[in-house]
Amino acid sequence: MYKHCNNFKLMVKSKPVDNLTNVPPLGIDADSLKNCFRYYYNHTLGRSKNCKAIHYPYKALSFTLKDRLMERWKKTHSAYEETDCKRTYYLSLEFLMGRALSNCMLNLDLKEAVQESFYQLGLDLEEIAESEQDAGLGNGGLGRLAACFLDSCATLQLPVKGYGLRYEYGMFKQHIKQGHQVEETDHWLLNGNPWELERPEYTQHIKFGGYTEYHTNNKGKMTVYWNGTRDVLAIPYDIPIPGFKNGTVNTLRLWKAAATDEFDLDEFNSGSYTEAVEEKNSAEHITMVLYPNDSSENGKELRLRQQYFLASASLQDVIREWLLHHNDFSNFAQKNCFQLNDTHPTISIAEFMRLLIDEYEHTWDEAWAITSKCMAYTNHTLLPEALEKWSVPLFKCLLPRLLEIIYEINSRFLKQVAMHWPGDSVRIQQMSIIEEGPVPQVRMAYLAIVGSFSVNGVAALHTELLEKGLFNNFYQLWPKKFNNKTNGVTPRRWLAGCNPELRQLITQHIGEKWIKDLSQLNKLKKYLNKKDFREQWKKIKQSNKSRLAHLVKTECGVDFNTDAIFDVQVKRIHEYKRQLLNILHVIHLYNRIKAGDTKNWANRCVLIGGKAAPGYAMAKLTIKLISNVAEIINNDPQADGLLKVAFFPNYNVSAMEIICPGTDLSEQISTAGKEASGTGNMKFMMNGALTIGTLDGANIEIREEVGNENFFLFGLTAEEVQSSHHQYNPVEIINKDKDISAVVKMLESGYFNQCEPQLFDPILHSIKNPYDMWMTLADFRSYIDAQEQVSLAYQDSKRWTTMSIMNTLSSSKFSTDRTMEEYNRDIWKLDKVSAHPIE
Ligand code: 26Q
Repeated sequence: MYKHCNNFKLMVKSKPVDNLTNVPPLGIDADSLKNCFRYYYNHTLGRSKNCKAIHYPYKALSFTLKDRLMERWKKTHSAYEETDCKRTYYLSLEFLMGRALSNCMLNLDLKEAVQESFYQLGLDLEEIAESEQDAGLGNGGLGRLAACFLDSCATLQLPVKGYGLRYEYGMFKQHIKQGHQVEETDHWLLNGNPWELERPEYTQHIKFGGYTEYHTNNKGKMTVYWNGTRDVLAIPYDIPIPGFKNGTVNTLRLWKAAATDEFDLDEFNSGSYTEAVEEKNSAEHITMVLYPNDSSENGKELRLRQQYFLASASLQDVIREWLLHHNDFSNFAQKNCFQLNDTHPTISIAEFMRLLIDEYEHTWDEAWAITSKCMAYTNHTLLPEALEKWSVPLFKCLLPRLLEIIYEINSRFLKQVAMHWPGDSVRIQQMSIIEEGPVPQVRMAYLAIVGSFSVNGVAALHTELLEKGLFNNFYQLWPKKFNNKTNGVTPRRWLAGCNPELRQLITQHIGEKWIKDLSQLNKLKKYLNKKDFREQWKKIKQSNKSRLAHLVKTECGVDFNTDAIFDVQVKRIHEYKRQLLNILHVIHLYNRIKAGDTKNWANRCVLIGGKAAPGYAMAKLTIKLISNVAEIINNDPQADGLLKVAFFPNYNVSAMEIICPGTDLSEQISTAGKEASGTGNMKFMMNGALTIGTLDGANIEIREEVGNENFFLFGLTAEEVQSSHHQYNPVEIINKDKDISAVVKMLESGYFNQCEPQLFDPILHSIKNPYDMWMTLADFRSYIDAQEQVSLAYQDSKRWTTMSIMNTLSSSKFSTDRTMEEYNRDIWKLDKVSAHPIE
């Protein structure tokens, strides 16, 4: 047995003493917090007044707050246990949590008391909160959505637990050097993570490699043994997820990979010490780094290891807890649900079958009846190249038993297809979980659909396109499995937390209930035309713009004037999101300045930010183009005061908390039919920004909610994009439109790359290519015109303020509280459980 498991065996043997855990509640007044803080600073951390490192007061405060969380965490856990309630497990390779400290103070309602105690201690709370590193365990939308979901579930008192990986290195840090993206590793755990609680007593064993053997067991039953494996340990670390002022604290459980001691011993005894250490390294590699969302990284073995590691550890953990209170699996499916965040954890379907059949002696049919009743799959993409596939040979080598199970699932499924469409062999080939070819592939999305009782998209248009296109065969077979769940964002972090002045204004007028029930924002409607309210609204926007301008100055060295339109596009850099269209428009504005054509001009500050996947050359070149254009325009005295451009480096969750409150215009300009939903669009709307956007993803629903008159629409519809691809003629568009041809000429002349000839040729080729997937020029004219409308609207300050207020007022649909209520109503069917109050 393993060393550290043995220690826990001893612990369990000794009788637990009743009053061991019976401790009085901790004070939450300023004095108690201050004393606790001082205790940690002096006794636990051993620092003196001479210590200048901000890290220690941060750590002492985090410990102080975690203690308060801990009490509520335990109460929540025991309430769930006592009620034997149904649970949901949110399985995700990504949780983009951002900072925890401010969020904890907000949700536990401790901000004022902490502020008071820090005032007494002469410490600057804001500075300390800002010193916290972001937990960047995600790429973008999908990972941040998981974090918002956890916040809403805790706030709604839904028994939902997150399962993910504790990556040693999160999303890379982005630097901009001479306009180029340079990646730096994000060793976020270097100084420890004060919020986590290690739980080695719940360590699990994960198998890799080996081979399968079939034997008849002593009951005469054929049994499969997966032998010769190289095992890896999964050690859980728990992160508390507080609900908003409700005593609930849910759990995010993250797994860290570690080598087994057995391994070292075997190799060591055979005299190969260094090989033993190497094995240890290879085990620990599994949770070393978050994969950037990069199509060049597709099919990598380590990624499949990560996926299986998460799936197996989490399922074994759920089963372990289940068997503490139940003798068998008879009502497991009634009491448990797994929500798969995209196909990334989909191997869970095969793994759960394996555990039930091989480890718990179920028949195939019994195991399938359970598995297919508790798995639910969310799709987040329409791009065919983003659909996950794994080569069969790789699968066979790494997870031989799982491949056998997938083949069996497929063979039974294809019989169903044959029954439904007799004689239709094309359909069988199209729908098979195994794609035939020189190297056969496992199609993970198909496995997810076959093994789940629910399949959902993340915005109305997205779900419709899945049903009509990508998954149409499956939709025909099982129409009732498919459903839509439009995304949201948590109003705690994305309004109350990041926009304290607006929070106060809203609360002054309608009370505080809106923070938990965003539909109450409607009540602000009666103040829409009240002078006082409008003046304050404007003042707050100006103040948030100043805060953003200050950040832009420190991060980019560019001066933003707060009287100008703050025009912002921040998100991952990808061709379909069309940052290129944005910068082409900037060049158009610059051309107008140069031509002296500034009638109806509204001054603009254009901010673009986001990370490019390290292997995505076009995305990286787009960053370089934005930087070069910015450099030229910002240094041209003719443009001074009229136009400023900046590329924001290292865009992340914490940056967005400053950016979205200070934005006037939100750029949501993807090629229609490509952006599944978008969630940045919702954060901007909530904070009173207006959207310029295409009819894509959740933009459609945003426009529906806010009204056409409060949204700047442009571009082709998804249907038009589909049907006009074959007749797309960008060169003709250039020739027929003098503004567009001026922009293209400007690029061709090398104006923005005078020392680097040909640098932007790939960009020029892509926009002039009739096969350009993203049809950038098809929408350029209509984008320029919509931007004209923006400028006109901005000059009418009264109108703009009305539109801004209307955006915030109409944003209630985009709270993840609504999203989670819908998941629960249609998929999970959990009862809400209130935590026991702290006595
Ligand atoms: C795949 C293979 C190998 C390594 C990494 C990946 C990978 C990682 C992350 C693939 C995709 C992602 C993330 C996708 C994502 O963020 N999608 C976005 O999800 C949001 C939440 O639903 C939507 O709002 C966005 O529209 C969608 O693009």
